[in-house]
This record gives sequence, C-alpha cells and structure tokens, in this order.
Amino acid sequence: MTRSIRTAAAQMGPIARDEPRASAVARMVALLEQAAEQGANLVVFPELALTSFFPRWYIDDPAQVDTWFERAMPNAATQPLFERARAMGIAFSFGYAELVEQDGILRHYNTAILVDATGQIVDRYHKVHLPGHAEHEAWRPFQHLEKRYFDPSPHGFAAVDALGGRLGQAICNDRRWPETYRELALDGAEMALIGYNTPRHYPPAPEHDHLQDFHNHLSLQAGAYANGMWVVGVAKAGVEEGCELIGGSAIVAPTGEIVVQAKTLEDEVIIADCDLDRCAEIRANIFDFAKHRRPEVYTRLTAQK
Ligand code: CDV
Repeated sequence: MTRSIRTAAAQMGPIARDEPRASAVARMVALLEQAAEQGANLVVFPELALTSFFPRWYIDDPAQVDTWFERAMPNAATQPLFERARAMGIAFSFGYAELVEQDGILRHYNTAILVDATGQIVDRYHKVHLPGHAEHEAWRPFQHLEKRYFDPSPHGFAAVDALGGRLGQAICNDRRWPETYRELALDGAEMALIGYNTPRHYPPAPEHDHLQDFHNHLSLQAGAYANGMWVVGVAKAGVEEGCELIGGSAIVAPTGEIVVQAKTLEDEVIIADCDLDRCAEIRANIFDFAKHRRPEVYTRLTAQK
C-alpha cells in the first residue's frame, strides 16, 4: 500500500492592507473547496495568509503593530476555515502572525500551523530565519521589518507524525537555507510545507531581481533533492499594495523535479499525489545519511555563525 498524500498548494493573490481577515479566510475556504473537488487530503497556504504582508510598513506604535497579530488560533475569523476543513476531512497548513505569552513575556512570532483532518493543530512552527532589518530605512522603496516585528524562534526545526507520514514546516526565507531541509530530514521529515511572500525587487541587491523566480525554485528543488523529501512551496503572489510578489508555487518531488507549478499570480490551486515512499529513491541511495554522512567532520556547521 502506498503512503500517498494528495497535496494541494493553495497560492493566494494579493491581500489589500484594509482587507479584513474574514475576506482572506473566505478566499482560503474557496481554495480549500477547489482542492477538495480534486480529492486533496492536504491543503498548504502561504506565509502570513490572513493579512497583507505588513512588515513592508514601518509602524511606530506597538499597539498598532499588534493589530496584525492573532492572540488565539483558531479564532472567530479563522473558525470557518477550521470548520469547513474538518467537515470535509482535509488537513491544512497556513502562516499567520502570532502573539503569545510565554513565561510571562509577550512574544511575536511569524508562525505556521499544521491542522490535521480532525481539526487539531498538530504542529506549530515559529520562523527561524527572519530577513530584513529592525529600523526604518528611508532609502528603501518599501520596508522589510521582520527583524523589528517578530521574535526569532528559540527552537528550530522539527518534524511531526501526521497524515500517515512525517511532515515538517518552514517559512519563506527559511527555504533558502540548506540547514532548514537537513534539520527536517534528520528528524525524519518526508515532506516540507513552506509558504512565502517574496518581493521581486530586493532593495539591497537589485541586480538579482531578475533571478527571484530562479532562486525560488533552485532553493526548493535543491532542498528536496539533497534530502530526498517532498517540498511544497506556496506563494502569496501578485501586486500587493504596490509591491510585486513572485508566484511560482510548486510541488517538488524528492528527486528535485517540479511535479506541478502555478501559472498565475492569483488565487490558484495546484495538486500532486505525493507518495512518501518515493523519499527512499534518494535516501536509500545517493543521500543515504547513515551510510555516507560525516557529521564528525562537519564541526563548523554549528560551531561557527
Ligand atoms: N518573507 C520573506 O522571508 N521574504 C524574503 C525576502 C525578504 C528576501 C525571502 O527570502 O523571500
């Protein structure tokens, strides 16, 4: 019997600054239903799926910043998504800004959750690699203030048993780092779910703007191949409040091949049957970790920044 997950990458088009959560969630429910019509077991949504990508704006007032964050999950706005998915027996994941009290301290995380087919949150991941800057930089055409608004995860990467396999999550900039996939793979992950918001224009190195789509797929495909795992990359795409975000949502096989890819920069569902046993094509061969890895000589990997 194969361990196959019919997986949908539910790309989202832009979300306006004043678009209410209820509207974004209604769009997510519509995508979920499209995926369900095609028999999906798992639907993966982007990073910060409930709101516009607010780190592009400098906001001085902490109380104003907190209006972009969710204090509970599920909450009134997301309840329709949880209910519809549970009624249809579909698992899903999505990203959001999370405000949570930990040991008496308020923490702000860029978070992704995985919800199983019974509606239980079975994995909660906090973004490890926060890109951008912490102070207002007037020279930029738009800000990228993730380092101001979010706390970096104190933990790291972990896979969970879900949907008959072992799944892990990462968020946007994490996908560019080989450590992300290797940490997940070492924890047994057979599939990585990765939502993203990637502006086409990268102000510190505009000479790379034309490479944004290439670098996106290069990262997803290299991570999949070098670790023998499925990778599901899901964009928030299109022109959001004047900022062009790349699309290119893709489901990548453990061989590194793109199985299916989004064609638009709008709300769009793509589907692939992801047979988790295909991870062995790579992991029992060229990247047989137990046989070939040499962690004893990789000492700089954790000793050096
Ligand atoms: N949301 C992101 O993490 N975006 C980054 C941009 C700033 C480079 C990314 O790696 O796509």
